[in-house]
Amino acid sequence: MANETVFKRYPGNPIITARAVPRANSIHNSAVTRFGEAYAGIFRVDELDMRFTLHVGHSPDAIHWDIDPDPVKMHSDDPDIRMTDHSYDPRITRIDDTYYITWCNADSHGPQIGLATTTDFVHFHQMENPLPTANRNCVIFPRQIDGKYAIYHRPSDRGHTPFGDIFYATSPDLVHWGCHRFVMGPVGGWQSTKIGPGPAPIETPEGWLLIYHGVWTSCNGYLYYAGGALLDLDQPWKVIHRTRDYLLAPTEPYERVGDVPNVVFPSSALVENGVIRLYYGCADTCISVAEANLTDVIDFVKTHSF
Ligand code: BMA
Repeated sequence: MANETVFKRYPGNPIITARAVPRANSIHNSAVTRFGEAYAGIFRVDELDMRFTLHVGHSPDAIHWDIDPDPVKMHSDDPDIRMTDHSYDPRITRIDDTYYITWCNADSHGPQIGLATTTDFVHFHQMENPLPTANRNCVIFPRQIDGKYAIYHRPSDRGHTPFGDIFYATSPDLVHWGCHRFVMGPVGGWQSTKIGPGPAPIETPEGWLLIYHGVWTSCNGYLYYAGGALLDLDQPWKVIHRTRDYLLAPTEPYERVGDVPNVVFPSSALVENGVIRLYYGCADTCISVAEANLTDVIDFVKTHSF
C-alpha cells in the first residue's frame, strides 16, 4: 500500500491504458472536464511511430472512457497556425460555455504552448501560440481576473529542462499576452529541480488552489511529484501557502514503471460536490485518478506548508 496523504487512489487504477486506442504506445498526461450531463476530455496519445497526438474522449462517469482512435482536427484562420506532431500534456479550462485547451505544441524550435477553443468537442478553433518558445506548461484560469484572461505558465528550454519556475500572465484577447509575474520556483526536496502548473486553478474561499508538479533529480534521473499551493484571489502571483510535503508521489507499480519511471504528472481535476478528482499521468504510460475532499486538500496545503 502506497503512502497516501489526503488523496486516495481509485482502486481500479490505472483507468486508461494504451489499450484504449489502437495506435497508442501510451496514453498519459491528459485533461478532462464536465460536459453537459457527462464528461469530455483531450487525451495525450504517444502513437506507435512516437508522434504525440491529442485525441477527444467521452465518458458517462469520468472513469470509463471512449477515446477517438484518430487525432483531433484543429481549424485555424491562418495555415501557419497548426497542431504539431509533438503535441502533448493538454489542459482544459471552461469559461462560460467555451472550453479552452492549452498544450505543449512542440516543433523544431522547441516546446511551445498551443491554444484552441471548442464548445462541442467536435469543432476546434486553434489560435496563435500564446507565448514565445520555449515553454512547456500553461493553464488558463476559469474566469477573468481584473478584466483579463489569466494563465500560469512555465518557461523552459529546448530539451528536458533541468530548471523551471511558474509565472503568471494576462491578456485582454487571448492573443496578446504580457504582465508576466514570477509566482514560485523550485525549493528543497521533491520540488528542488523544477515545478510546473497542473490542472486549471480551483477557486476557493482560501485562494486559488493550484496543484502543480515538482521534480527532483536523483542519481538515476528525474522523479515527478504533485504538490499544492494557495494563491491570492486578486493577485494570483502572490503565494499564500505552498506544500512542503508532497500531495502525491510515485509509489505504485504503475507510477514507478513505464516509459519514464517514477512519474505522477497531475494535469486535470474535476471538482463536484466538494470532492476533487485528480487525473494524473503515470510513468508516461497510463492515466490514474485520486480523490480527496476539497476542504481536506486546502487544510493539508495550509498545514504542511513552509
Ligand atoms: C515532462 C513532460 C511530460 C512528462 C514528464 C516526465 O517534461 O515531457 O510530458 O510526463 O516530463 O517524463
